[in-house]
Amino acid sequence: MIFKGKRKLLSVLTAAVMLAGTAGAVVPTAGAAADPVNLISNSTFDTGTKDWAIYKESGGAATLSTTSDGRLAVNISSLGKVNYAVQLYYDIVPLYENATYHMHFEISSSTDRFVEFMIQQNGGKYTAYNWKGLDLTSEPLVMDYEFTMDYETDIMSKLCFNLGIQKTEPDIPQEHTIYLDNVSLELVDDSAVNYEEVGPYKPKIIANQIGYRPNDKKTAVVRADGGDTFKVVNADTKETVYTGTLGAPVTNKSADETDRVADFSEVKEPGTYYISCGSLDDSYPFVIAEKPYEKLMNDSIRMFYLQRCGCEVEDADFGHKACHAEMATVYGTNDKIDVTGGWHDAGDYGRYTVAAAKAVADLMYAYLANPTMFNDKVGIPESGNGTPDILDETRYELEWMLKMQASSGGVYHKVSCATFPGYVMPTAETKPLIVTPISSTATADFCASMALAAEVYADVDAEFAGKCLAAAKKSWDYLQQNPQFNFSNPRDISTGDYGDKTDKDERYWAACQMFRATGDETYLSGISTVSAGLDWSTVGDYGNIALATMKANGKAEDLVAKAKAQLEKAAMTSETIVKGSPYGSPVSLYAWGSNMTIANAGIVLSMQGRQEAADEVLSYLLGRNPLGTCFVTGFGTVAPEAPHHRPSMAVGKAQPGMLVGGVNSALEDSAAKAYCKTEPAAKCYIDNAESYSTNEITIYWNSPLVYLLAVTEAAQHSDPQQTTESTTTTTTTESTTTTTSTSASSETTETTASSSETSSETSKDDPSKLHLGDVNCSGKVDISDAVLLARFVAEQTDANVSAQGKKNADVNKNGNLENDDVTLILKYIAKLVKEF
Ligand code: 9MR
Ligand code: 9MR
Ligand code: ZN
Repeated sequence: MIFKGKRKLLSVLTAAVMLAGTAGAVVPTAGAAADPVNLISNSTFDTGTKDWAIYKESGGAATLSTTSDGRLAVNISSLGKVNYAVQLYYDIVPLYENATYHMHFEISSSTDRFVEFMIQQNGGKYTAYNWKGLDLTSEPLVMDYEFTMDYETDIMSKLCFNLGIQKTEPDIPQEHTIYLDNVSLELVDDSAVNYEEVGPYKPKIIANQIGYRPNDKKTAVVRADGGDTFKVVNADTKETVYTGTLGAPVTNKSADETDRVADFSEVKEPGTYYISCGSLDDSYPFVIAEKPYEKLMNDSIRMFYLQRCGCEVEDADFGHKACHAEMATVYGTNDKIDVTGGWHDAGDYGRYTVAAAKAVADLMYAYLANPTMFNDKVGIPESGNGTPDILDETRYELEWMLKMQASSGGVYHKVSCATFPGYVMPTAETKPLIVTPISSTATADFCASMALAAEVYADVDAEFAGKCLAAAKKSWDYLQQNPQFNFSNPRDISTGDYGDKTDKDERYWAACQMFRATGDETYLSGISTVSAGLDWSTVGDYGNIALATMKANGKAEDLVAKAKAQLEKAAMTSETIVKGSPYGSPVSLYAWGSNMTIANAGIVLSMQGRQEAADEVLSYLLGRNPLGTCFVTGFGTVAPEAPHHRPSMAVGKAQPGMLVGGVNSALEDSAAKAYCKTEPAAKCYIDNAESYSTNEITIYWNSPLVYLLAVTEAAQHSDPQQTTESTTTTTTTESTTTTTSTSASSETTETTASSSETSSETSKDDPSKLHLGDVNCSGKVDISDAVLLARFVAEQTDANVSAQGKKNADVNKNGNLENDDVTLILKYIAKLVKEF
């Protein structure tokens, strides 16, 4: 096989590979740039120090701030022992060989002194590509000049000022301030740049890099001219086992290319193969095997073990002593509580309840969908104990979630330090842990997860199952007595927010799951429409899965039918998009964590008997995508090497078995902004550790991968007709929610779902009757009235209250709608007041 040019940037990057991985290149149009772009994102410091930082060593000490007139101030207190003991820097500046740049900045110092400016290699020999010695005074020195990059292209250079001790001036005062402003670096002429030479290798024949099962549909994408035919070649014998004709050229707008599909489904003989087409480079190899995903499944589960917090983790590369083991303070109080345990959420070490709920739900439903698939040898401490490891691992998180429940029954939203830590191992994050307030989304998600756990663990450990059910009931009671409370970060906390617009879908999921766990229909009272969504912010489809896959008990049949219809509708929509995509992508918008949205769609496709489309989705994740990257670290030929994952960054290599977030066309971090600026939507992904908006990992992105692998394997030994049968009877049932798979923006889904609910509530409105407390005019006064009013009072745009509803809502009859009315309605529901 020829892998021409693969990972060509690696030699340049070795020392600093964890910073940039195989960064793609910004490829401006050749020639003098008409409208040069400033490559420095925060250049005027009007809104803070963002993207600038200080490196300190050898006794250097300094802090960064900005002045009231918008300059960057480096407040030096100790010069240290070397000139880079205090280094102000800005990371990831792309410099192309032979390109000409225009550099500008203004710099001054409260003490007359000499400093160095450089754009340098970030690692290796730290070669200075451009160097200036600067004599500073209190008058700003204006630097304004052009230079040509004479060295090999380096798209992740570092711009820096060495502000430590200078040998030539050993006696200057330690304490002084350096001011910087108006930094710009513009590419002004790239006519001599050979862009072919830079950027990650872009394969022209793209296949799933893991493999296919014998009877799967098997396709690859060819995106360059290699003639009309293609071959499947046995990688061991070099024998051509199949020759086929490429499909007609298809314009792929989101990837900005023309694609032809190579269908080789007829090849069924187990073995290792690659695709070849004319003179194009061969595809990366893949297997055809009965169980191609076994190792992938095991490592995807073991990933959770490696994310464990609060215990010693054993692993040759990523092991560590117990981290975050101290008591945490409840925000705004002096109370200390024990919330040790659970999994680190992602590339950061926060632990967030709503994120946890999605992850455990996926893992438990994966198990229920295919219990015999899961083994007891994933490589975790519980391996070999007779219980499938997926259940042992999930329980580790559930035990932590139980600790997050307050005595009131409400559940704390999250625990983390006040800010994100540096790129260190978890044991090195030692700042105080803070537990943030109870939220209704966390409480409802907790309720649902615990109700599901009660069912899943009943046979494994009845006592634990009972504990889960009791906790679920307690959180349910809390929810009934408390209106929606949407969490958002207090000012002094900047870790993951996991905020939400509404808790309607979380409450829906909790209700469905409680009904499923207890068979008690009253949990569903007041619910007439279904919610949608399978991510941390929209969870309605978990409720639908709960109803659609539970044993029929003759109750709530109407809602169960609606739930099935909603899943069917979601699957149909995804299937349509998959069929229109040469790469088998089920989404047309790519947002943060698109690989999760894509995996979610695959799950629903498989559940609804559309396994061929689900296989296409899996192949997208495993390499057959416009990036030609297998999105799971450590798998396939080309996988992310520089994930935004602190242990990987600290250790210097990618921890295996993690699904990265993937394509995100919104460019929400500086690396994505720098490297994907000119990329079409479906290619906005960068294997760069700084790119948290495309290359981070999370527990709730791995969990749908596990779930997708489980349903996919289950589909192999089930009759697809069986799965669809139950839903065909319900397709005529009206469903008022939309599907997540058409929209990568889950909040859009949320809005649509709740606005359709609002319209159905309005239709029940009978304007002629005053019914105090009945805010949603449903004919009775219950928690949903208090919730709706609370949201209305909080001016939530989607909280629509009809004219009659407003009259009904003024329960204290003072002519205003306010929180007092909400409280009074709640007291009425709790029977603390008899009438309004
Ligand atoms: O590491 C953080 C990652 O887990 C989050 O998803 C991301 C967005 O909230 O933020 C990352 O932290 C960055 C922070 O937001 C801004 N300063 C740099 C941090 C590390 O890249
Ligand atoms: O997954 C989250 C994504 O949907 C949001 O758009 C993004 C910005 O708010 O945050 C993501 O969650 C991050 C969390 O805030 C902190 N831990 C890492 C998560 C994944 O990037
Ligand atoms: Zn920890």
